[in-house]
Amino acid sequence: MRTIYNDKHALHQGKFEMFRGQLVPCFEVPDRADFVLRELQQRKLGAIDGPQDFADSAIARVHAQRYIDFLAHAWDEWVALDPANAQRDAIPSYWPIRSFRSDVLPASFPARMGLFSYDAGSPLTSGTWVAARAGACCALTAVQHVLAGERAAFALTRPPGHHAGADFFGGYCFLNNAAIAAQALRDAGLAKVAVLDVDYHHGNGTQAIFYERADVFFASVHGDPHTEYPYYLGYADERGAGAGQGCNLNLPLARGTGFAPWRAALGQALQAIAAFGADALVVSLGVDTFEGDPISGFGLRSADYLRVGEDIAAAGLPTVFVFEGGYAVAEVGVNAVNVLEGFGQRCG
Ligand code: OKP
Ligand code: ZN
Repeated sequence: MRTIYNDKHALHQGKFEMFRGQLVPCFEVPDRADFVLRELQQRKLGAIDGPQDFADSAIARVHAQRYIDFLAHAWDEWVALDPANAQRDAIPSYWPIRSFRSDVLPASFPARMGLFSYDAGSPLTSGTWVAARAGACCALTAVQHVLAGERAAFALTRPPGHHAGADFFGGYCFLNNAAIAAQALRDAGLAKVAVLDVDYHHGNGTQAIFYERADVFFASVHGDPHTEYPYYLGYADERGAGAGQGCNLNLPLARGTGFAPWRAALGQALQAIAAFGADALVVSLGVDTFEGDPISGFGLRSADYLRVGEDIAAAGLPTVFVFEGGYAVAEVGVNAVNVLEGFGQRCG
């Protein structure tokens, strides 16, 4: 399988994230992508290319223009507040929750930063926009290869994307690479696309982007939001709305769930995607379901990821894999590449 590697990913390098009243070192570190890259090279899983460049208009198919403009200039505005900010990550402090307005764009940069975000755990750094934009280009390049007839392609990028909504960042995510890929497949003429999200955390951004649409099905297996991030979305009763009624499937599982019940839920998600009649599949490939993940709570073992890849391949669909979470850095390469290898073995 071909990999499209974001060679600019390390330009996004957060220092600290807010956690229970303290700034703690970021879990979402550049080493994550480099460990996956090294594993791909060692196991010779296929060609590894850089992304092609795409215009911002491909990103604007999913993200609001005023949000794209904010991200593109955020770092310069942050440093303009105080030259000393050049040494500090930007983290929001104010959010317009219920009863506040979101139609007015405040002149204040910190106020705008809160308008376009939902947590204090996603530091924005000097290279965030360049890295995230190149990541979206990776996803779009992977789509091009699949449209050209390759059975599958892997967008290896960070920061991840599935928590980012049309106009907000959060959960370490700024641009929703999986949603951008799904939209590009639709724009190329495929009638129905499915997004399968196997990251430990619910892909609230992807769900929200497609929630009222009948042309993109979203299915997710994840930690029960009653106890797990992102808490405020990802419940089983969220089935889609309007034209998208029935096109959203959430399969939350309790913290502590092991591979057998997790795999059964994956089977349920794949069955729903088959019933939907998808023409192509985008997989939000997080491997923070691993038993050793420092911020998650499922019990998958490294060998289990081979089975995950086989099960996804059995769906028989053209597939774009997009890298998401996975914070056990030493094992993230083996786990992600096991999925891809299992997929390749099953589909030949
Ligand atoms: C991003 B992705 C840990 C708090 C967790 C956010 C988790 C984001 C996960 N100190 N905060 O879905 O892997
Ligand atoms: Zn995750």
